[in-house]
Amino acid sequence: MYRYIARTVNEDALMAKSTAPKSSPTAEGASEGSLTPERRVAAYRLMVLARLTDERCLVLQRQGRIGFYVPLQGQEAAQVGAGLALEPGDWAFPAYRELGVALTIGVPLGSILDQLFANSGDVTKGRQMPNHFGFRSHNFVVASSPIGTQITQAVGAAMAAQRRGDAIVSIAFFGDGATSSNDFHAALNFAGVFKAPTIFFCQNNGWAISLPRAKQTQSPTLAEKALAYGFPGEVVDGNDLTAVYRAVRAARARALSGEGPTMIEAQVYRFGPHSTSDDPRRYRADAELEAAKQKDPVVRLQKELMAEHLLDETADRAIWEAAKAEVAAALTAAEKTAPVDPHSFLDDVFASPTPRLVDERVRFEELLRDGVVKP
Ligand SMILES: Cc1ncc(C[n+]2csc(CCOP(=O)(O)OP(=O)(O)O)c2C)c(N)n1
Repeated sequence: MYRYIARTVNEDALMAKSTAPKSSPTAEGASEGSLTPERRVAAYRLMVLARLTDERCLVLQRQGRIGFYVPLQGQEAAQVGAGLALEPGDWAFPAYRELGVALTIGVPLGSILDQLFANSGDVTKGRQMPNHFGFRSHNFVVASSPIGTQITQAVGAAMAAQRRGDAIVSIAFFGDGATSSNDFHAALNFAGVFKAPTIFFCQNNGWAISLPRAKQTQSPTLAEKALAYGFPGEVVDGNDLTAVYRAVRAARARALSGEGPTMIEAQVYRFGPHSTSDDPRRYRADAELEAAKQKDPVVRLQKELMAEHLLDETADRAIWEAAKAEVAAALTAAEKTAPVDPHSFLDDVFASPTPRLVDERVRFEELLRDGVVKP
């Protein structure tokens, strides 16, 4: 019997460095359940940081400096609003588009970029597909590419917490397309029956790659699917940070009081491509995108904060400049960090390697030595 080793050395370092519970906007004032003016400005900063990181990562992929990227533009308010409503100890089960959630719960931008570059700072040691980051230090589970699998996992984690008496919730992030997956239905059924403390957070961004929402289901809303499983489903304007925050806070309180799960359908629009592998101009009309951009969540919060005199043009410019500098500095650091040591790729699998792994390591060292495999 070989013992599986789940945690890597790099991850331990990040856990030791983690400041999330104390310094992220998640913790400060979260228990009062309202968004103070300071927290809304902090949320705006995070949304700007997410937007600028996103723009930069798309360019990096086109320049061949990273292999793959999944953008989030248009979904910043939904992600930051949901992230702000969580508490340290809660578990997030993302799909693959949740960079904004990760930043909000305190994952350092540099750690995300380390994963995109698969450098030696990457806590997953270059073994995950690019953009499939996860951080044990923050209970942010590695992204799931197979559609919907994270939804059942979130329910399992919530049921475990329930049995242990841990006062935490799990939250599953998924898109409109995932509501047609087997895992979605199995997860909602289990959660309903066992009153699992799970929040099902659907970002309905209008498209599942090239499949429009209208062809996904004939249900008038996605949220109402929860009703069939015996718990509430709610539609929120995903461009409205405060509405998202309030909905997730209420779902969290309900879950912790033992009443069970809630599904939230945050209605948003994906501004960019599905990922760096497709061209949305081939399947959707420019006019649809332009109409959605009129509801840009970053601009909306900017205008709200200005109208409430929580932000002026000078402060706004400073936020954008600071975020730009933060992205540039994190990027420079990530690119300067040495690549993952190729000799490490068979580490951590078993406490004592199997005979086959020993053979594979010998063969791999030969390939490296002969230059067939390049570090
Ligand atoms: C089981 C499975 N089927 C198909 C795919 C291919 N695929 C990747 S993303 C995607 C669309 C998902 O759309 P949605 O759930 O709406 O999320 P979004 O990408 O819009 O955030 C599909 C079909 C996959 N990854 N896994």
